[in-house]
Amino acid sequence: VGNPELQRRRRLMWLMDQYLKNDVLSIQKSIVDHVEYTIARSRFKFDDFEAYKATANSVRDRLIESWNDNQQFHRDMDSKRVYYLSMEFLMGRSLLNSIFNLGIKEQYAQALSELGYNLEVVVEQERDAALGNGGLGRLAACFLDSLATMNYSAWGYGIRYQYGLFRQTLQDGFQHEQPDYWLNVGNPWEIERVHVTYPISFYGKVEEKWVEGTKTFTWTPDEMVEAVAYDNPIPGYNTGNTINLRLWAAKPSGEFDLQSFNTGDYVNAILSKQRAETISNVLYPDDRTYQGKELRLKQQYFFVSASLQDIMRRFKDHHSTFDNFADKVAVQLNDTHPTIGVPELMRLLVDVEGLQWAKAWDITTKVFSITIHSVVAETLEKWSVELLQTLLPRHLQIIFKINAMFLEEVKNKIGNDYDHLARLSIIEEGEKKSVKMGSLALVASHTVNGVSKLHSELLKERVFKDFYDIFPHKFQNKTNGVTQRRWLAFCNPGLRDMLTKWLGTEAWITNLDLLTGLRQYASDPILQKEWNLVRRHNKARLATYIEAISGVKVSIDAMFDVQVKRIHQYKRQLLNVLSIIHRADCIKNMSPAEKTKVVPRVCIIGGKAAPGYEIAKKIIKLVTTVGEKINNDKDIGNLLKVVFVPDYNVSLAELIIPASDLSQHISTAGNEASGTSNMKFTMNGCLLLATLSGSNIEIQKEIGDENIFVFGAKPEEVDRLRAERRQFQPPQEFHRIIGMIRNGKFGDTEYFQELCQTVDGGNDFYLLGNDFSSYLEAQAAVDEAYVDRERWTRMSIMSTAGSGNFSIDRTTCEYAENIWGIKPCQPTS
Ligand code: 9GP
Repeated sequence: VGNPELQRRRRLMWLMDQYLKNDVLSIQKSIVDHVEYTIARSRFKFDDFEAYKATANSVRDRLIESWNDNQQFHRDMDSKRVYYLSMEFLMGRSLLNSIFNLGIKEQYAQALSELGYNLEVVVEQERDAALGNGGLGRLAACFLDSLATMNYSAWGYGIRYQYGLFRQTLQDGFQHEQPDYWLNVGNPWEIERVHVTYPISFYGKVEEKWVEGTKTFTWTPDEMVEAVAYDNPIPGYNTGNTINLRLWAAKPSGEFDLQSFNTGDYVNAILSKQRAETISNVLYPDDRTYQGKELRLKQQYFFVSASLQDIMRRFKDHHSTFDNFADKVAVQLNDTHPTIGVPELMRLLVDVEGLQWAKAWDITTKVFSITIHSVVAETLEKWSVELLQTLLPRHLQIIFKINAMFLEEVKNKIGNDYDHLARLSIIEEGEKKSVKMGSLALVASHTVNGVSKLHSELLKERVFKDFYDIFPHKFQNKTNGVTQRRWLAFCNPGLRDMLTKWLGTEAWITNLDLLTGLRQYASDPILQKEWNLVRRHNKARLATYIEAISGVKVSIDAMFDVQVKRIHQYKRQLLNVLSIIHRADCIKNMSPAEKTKVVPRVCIIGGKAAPGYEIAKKIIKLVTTVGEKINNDKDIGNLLKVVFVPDYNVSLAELIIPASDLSQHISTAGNEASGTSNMKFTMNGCLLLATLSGSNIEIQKEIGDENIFVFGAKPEEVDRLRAERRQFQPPQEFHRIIGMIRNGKFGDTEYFQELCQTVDGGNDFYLLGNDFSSYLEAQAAVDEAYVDRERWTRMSIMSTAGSGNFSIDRTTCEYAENIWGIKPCQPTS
């Protein structure tokens, strides 16, 4: 009784039982308390934004409870954990996602409503966390949701960029980029861990010394920064499992510049320290090409080094040797960006922990696996030897040694075939030597995977053919998926309720295969009626938004035909615009009687062009100019409207996807690694107009040929067609439309010349001319299907019903079982 320590522990145990309650009154109390004590406003007077902040803080409190329990549980279990390393996490907003996953959305809606606030309005106050460019970053975010929902032990690691992806505005139809300083309004979701910091070193020199018969290496850096941890709790759906996304921010190092201070150069020393922060300042807005920018390599090394030091520190809390490191740790490299982690882990194990090289290499090769997201070898990263020598001299030595040992090993298999060895070498020789990061990752990883069946085959047959020949066992396919929590259940509440009603269960939210149960009702007139009601409601919401941002009034009876994604030549938004011009031209030449047969369409295009990607920006300008002309043409009227939606992001996707009738995924065959928005559209009952690219092929197989509009060249024909493109004669209409643009029909003749040249015979690398006729035929088939409402609705239901395979939960299970070797586990109580 008299033992104070015992009393303290009892008190803590008792307090632990006092979890926050989720009844409406308790929620209201926690919101209002945050208004007073966190936001420091009066509970009698706070606006929608303050209501959002207080609400977010009250949700965060609840997340922290389960986050703490979860961390404790896995610490006690010492379970194997996967660490997902990614330069990008495109999270979007958190509030609705969190309360939905925690199962307390209704209580929050009521709590706010009784306080005089509307949840829908409050939710809109949140800024998107846009720490990613597109598919790769959004996939990473979907993984986190799934890992948490399925009770895996997992953490994400990335960078806490001050500036997320730029915000896109239109000025006179041209894209303008505005900085996205998303943190200047505060981020209630993150927890700053001022004491979780690691030193990150750059530049300097390496000294070699012999110590007791062993060569040792001492790296004396010239620059050092601190990586500071910011934790973002990620809740699973309907489970107490809340996992962690740890993002690193760069801060000046505490001690490193002591010398400058001592020598009296006080102001300069402070200024140079501040430069440290630039490392985590800005997200690179280009996800396909890699400029050889020192800053980007610095960013990569910065977050990877901090993450590995953190992982090792956690491991060492429980283990005195590294013998079973690989039994407890799996590290997934999201594309080649974190590959510098390979030499970094070797450096930490050998130089810092004192392991023998062979032992360290054995561990390293059991820990790493990599996902490749590109289709062509040329887009894989290469860093010049010169840059690495300057920035990370010790890592370059390690890479050279890895390469030498690897080439020695393969020589035993393939002999002295020097051409072959040069292709396999991690180092690209030439005037400027460089390090091929993809090859380095492949040599070190136990598994490499592509992101759709076709893509994984292309990796084996082309991109990494030489590696596949010697390491066939390393190659796997893991077709991407998306989380049905965000991309169906909460972005489309009408459809969610209907699915639950018709399937008789909401278990589909964690087992999407159950959607096949809808197939039997696809022709049921009652379901069809309800289905269309929900769709019309969603379309009305989008129509209101379109009118608000563009002033264009659109009818919800028209087909909403959508293409939203990053603007890129290979994604062929230009093909879409050309067919829009063609459609407008046809309508203008029709008699009134013919016009009555036209299916009215609203063509919605959205997406950002990388700031330095001139051709992509010209495509945006063309869309806006064509839209301007068509939308004001009295001969066309409501039969065709064209809208460019600026600043396409996760939140806009949540509005657009449930409201789309047709969605276009029309990259040149084989040129899209996978695509993931196609899966989101399909889940939401939108029909696809698609080429044989990436996961379109698998979607077609799952939902049936009769429920999708496929056109264009086959993947295996693309090489030949490209080789013959100089001789190819595109159809008349194609020439005519290009001629219209060239001749100034859409103004600015000069400005569009370069864009037109990209599809001139010899230049038409993405085969727009080749595919144009079959594209128009597919478009005609779409019109024909749309007028048959019963048929279209059945196709729409069959799309949703067949989308189960594209749940990220399926993907996650495959990674967990076949790559990471982890199992779900959660506390039983
Ligand atoms: O272009 C691919 C896209 O097809 C894929 O769906 C996505 C996720 O796997 O990754 C994209 N790749 C990148 O963003 C960078 O290579």
